[in-house]
Amino acid sequence: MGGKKKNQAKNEPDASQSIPSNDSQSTEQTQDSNQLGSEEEKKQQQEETTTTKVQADQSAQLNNVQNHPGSQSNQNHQATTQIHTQSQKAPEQEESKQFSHSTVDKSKIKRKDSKFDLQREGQDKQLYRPEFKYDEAKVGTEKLWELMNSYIGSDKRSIQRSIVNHVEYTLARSRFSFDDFGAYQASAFSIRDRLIESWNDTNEYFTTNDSKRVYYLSLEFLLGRLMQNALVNIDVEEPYKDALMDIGYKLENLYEEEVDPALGNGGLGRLAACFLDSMATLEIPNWGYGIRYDYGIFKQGIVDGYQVESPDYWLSHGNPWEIERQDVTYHVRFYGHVKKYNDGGVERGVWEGGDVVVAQAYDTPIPGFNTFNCNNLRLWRSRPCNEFDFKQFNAGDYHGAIGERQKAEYITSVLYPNDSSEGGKELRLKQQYFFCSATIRDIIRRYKKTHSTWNFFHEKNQIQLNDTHPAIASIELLRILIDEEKLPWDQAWGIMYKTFAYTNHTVLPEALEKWSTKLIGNLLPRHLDLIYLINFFFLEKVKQRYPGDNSRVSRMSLIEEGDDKKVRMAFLSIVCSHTVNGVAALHSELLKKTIFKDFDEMFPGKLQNKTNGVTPRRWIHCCNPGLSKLISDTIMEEHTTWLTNLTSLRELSAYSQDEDFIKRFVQVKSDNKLRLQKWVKEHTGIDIPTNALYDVMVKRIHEYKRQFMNILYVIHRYLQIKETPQHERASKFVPRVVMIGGKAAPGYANAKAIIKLINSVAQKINNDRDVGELLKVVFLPNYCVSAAQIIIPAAELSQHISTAGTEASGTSNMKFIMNGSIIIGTMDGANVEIAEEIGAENMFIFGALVPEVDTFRKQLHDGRRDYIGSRLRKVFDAIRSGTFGDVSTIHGMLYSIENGGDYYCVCLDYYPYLTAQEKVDETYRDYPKWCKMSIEGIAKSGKFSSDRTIQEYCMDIWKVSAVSIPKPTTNPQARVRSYANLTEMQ
Ligand code: F58
Repeated sequence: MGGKKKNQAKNEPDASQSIPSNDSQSTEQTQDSNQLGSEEEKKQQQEETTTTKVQADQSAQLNNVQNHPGSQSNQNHQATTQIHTQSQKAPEQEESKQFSHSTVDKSKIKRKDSKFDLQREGQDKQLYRPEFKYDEAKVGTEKLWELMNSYIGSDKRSIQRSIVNHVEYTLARSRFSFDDFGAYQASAFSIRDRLIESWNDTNEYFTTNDSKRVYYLSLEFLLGRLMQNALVNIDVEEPYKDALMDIGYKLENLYEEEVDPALGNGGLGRLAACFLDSMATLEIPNWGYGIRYDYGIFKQGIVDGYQVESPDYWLSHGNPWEIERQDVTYHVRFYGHVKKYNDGGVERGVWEGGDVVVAQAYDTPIPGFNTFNCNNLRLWRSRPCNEFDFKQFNAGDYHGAIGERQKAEYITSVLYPNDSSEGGKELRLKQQYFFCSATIRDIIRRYKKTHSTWNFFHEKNQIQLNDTHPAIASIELLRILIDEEKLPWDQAWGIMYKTFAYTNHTVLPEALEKWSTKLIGNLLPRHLDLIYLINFFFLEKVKQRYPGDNSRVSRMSLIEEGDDKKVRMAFLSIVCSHTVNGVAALHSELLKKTIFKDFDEMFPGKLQNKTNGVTPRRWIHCCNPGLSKLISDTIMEEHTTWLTNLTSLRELSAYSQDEDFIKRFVQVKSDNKLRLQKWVKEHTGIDIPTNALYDVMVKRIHEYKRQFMNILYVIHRYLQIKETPQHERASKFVPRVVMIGGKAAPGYANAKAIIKLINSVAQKINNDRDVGELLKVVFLPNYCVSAAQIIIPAAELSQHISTAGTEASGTSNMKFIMNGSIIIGTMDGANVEIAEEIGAENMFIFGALVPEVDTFRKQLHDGRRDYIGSRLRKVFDAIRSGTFGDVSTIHGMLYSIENGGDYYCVCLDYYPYLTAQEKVDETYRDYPKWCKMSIEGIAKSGKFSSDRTIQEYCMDIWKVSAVSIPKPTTNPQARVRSYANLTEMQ
């Protein structure tokens, strides 16, 4: 590593920088003697927190609880809340923390260290950035670097100044046209400025420290709104609120001005966003990579009860959070042909011709919570390649040239919905390769900035594939290593294999990606060659291991034979990755027993489980500030402590029967219900009572998730109410508002029919004055992250009722329990672990288990047809007879279910579901019991923080450590030298 120069590690990014050619002499994966160390002096800091005891006056909070239908309590309880009585020492400030459950203890890190607090402590003093070295030989550098030595202020005046500066100089608006939207944009820019400082420091530090990085590749990042999240994470929500209030703006109103970037379909995309938050918070050097779609997931409207889709052009008013990187671009090729040649026994290819487009980077800073670290999400946008256009333009084909430009831009124009249709498949594969190719080139370029051999690539880079959508990335790395870097096959293969890991998110065979070999061969000819080669070597190994077992060989082949041969992308990902994981314990076990059985037998231990999690910053603190405050007050910890150490919520258990706590808890819930009531009125026009059980089911609409079973039960309940004499109804039925929301893929007819049925049933019931407020049904339109933040905190019951063995994990179940909603659910996905954690007695569990589902399906196959039962038959009859108007789109599903097509076992689980629903009503009447159950749920939800999930990925898959960037200081003399290793590089 002799080539390193002082100041070599410049700030990210500089794609045009020339890179050293590889030094491929050594093919061994040995320890790099010249590896950049991370030996910096460790600083010790001690601090103490003051001891405070506060007698909290909660009287105002205690009112208005008795109006709940289940409220029976009358005990008095004097509330005494202690806030943070501990005196603690801050931990040693470490530059690099080795990951283990015991060492990742952020609980002792005080918010006092935040940029804002440091600055406040220094009053008007500047806050200095970590010290750095610069090239003294270059004229003006010293001055330039000195000018960038300190951070912009986070005091009220500085915030106001930066906002108005952006109003005038970035937005070019005046004081007279400075409305809420302008205030939102200007505030966003001013927050982004503050993020960029940490983002630059973080990237510089990682580069000079040569930190091992994790790259999370995902075709979807469902980030949700960014403003509140950023303010909370960098601890300036209050100062911004104050600063804005002072100039006449309410921060809460500005939050509503932000578009919700919806670059994902559902759980998979949202998981990626939660992971980014956790990785930044845990100080893992991480970048997310994906696509900057012009259009996110479609907007869902409801017309006459039917879903109608409209495009979501989320960028129409610009995006103040992103940074367009005109300096980071890569060429990406499609089609063309491959010339092969023999290079001393190694077959290499030269891929030529075809179309070339440009991938341009857009960066979004991802601030960690309660840390100075700020990671990055890099999304690629497709642009036309100029050289390409000029040829046509010069030939006089102006329109042709424009057409080609549009064709190039089309690649990243729209996010694909979960669609069964074949149409547009080629474009989807193009999207996948486009973003993978640019990403791999970007990672290689970054690696080459600080390394001159390939020996340490996998030790410095781990790439996680979020499902198989980015699977082609591993082949792209292999191709570059073999064809461009001229490595021998074995070395290239070893590097790729040790770098990649793959997460599976479904066992449903129809959801596993398979690409036609014709399609790949045409679009990516060299990649198809390599896939065949990999398959050849792999099957040789299978044959060696299982001689004569031909059926196993064909089962495990990466290629599915047939008229239209297909590449099995999941198998390809397994073979090309060092580790594979499922997303909940049950799911991972099922993978081993079903679709990946052969692979588990051949590679024992390769398949792991990593149970999903969600970020409590967004899913408790931001979406449910009332609950967050109640938790902090009760367990006597600042939110900064428990939000990064969620298992400390266990302390709430002691309060699950505390009358005073319950009153405050119920008050929080009622406030949230009121907020949802308003939202529902605004978005649907429907009036719902707050004095009723809020029963919620929000997720993608799919037969396996069984929204259908939910609405069948609603119909049953309605019929029962109608059959019950008026005077008996109040004692027999708990008033309920049933809310169902979610998008159906545009091409998924049955899912759309389910939406129509829900709306028709809602229409009938809500207008039946005879039923009144006993039952209301609402279809929540256009379910998205920002809607979830209103809906989830208000729910009292939430439904997670998929057929056992179909839902890989589910993550909304975790969000609901954290917000005090009780689950009615099947033993599927993460519900199983939720029951383990919170106790089955705190959920309403019902339904067939996986083996029973298998048996039922077999019976269906063998001709069993006696499974409908009279109560369900009645519901079917009501649907067919037109009670809910014209819902003929659902008739096909009814017919199929009755005639052996009940693949998702609606009929099998229907009666146990009714029983569980009766139990729900019974429990809700005993309201203290209900509250106890929901509080126990919150208290024991700690396992489901995505911080825990990420720690497990770090330890078991990526083997990566946390890297804290040095802290800023108010004393310029005491700056931390963040680039100590530059000295070694000189
Ligand atoms: C979801 N998958 C799983 N896929 O269904 C859920 O159980 C799990 O909790 C979650 O992943 C996270 O692991 C999912 O959301 C999609 O959205 C597909 C994206 C590509 C198009 C088809 C839908």
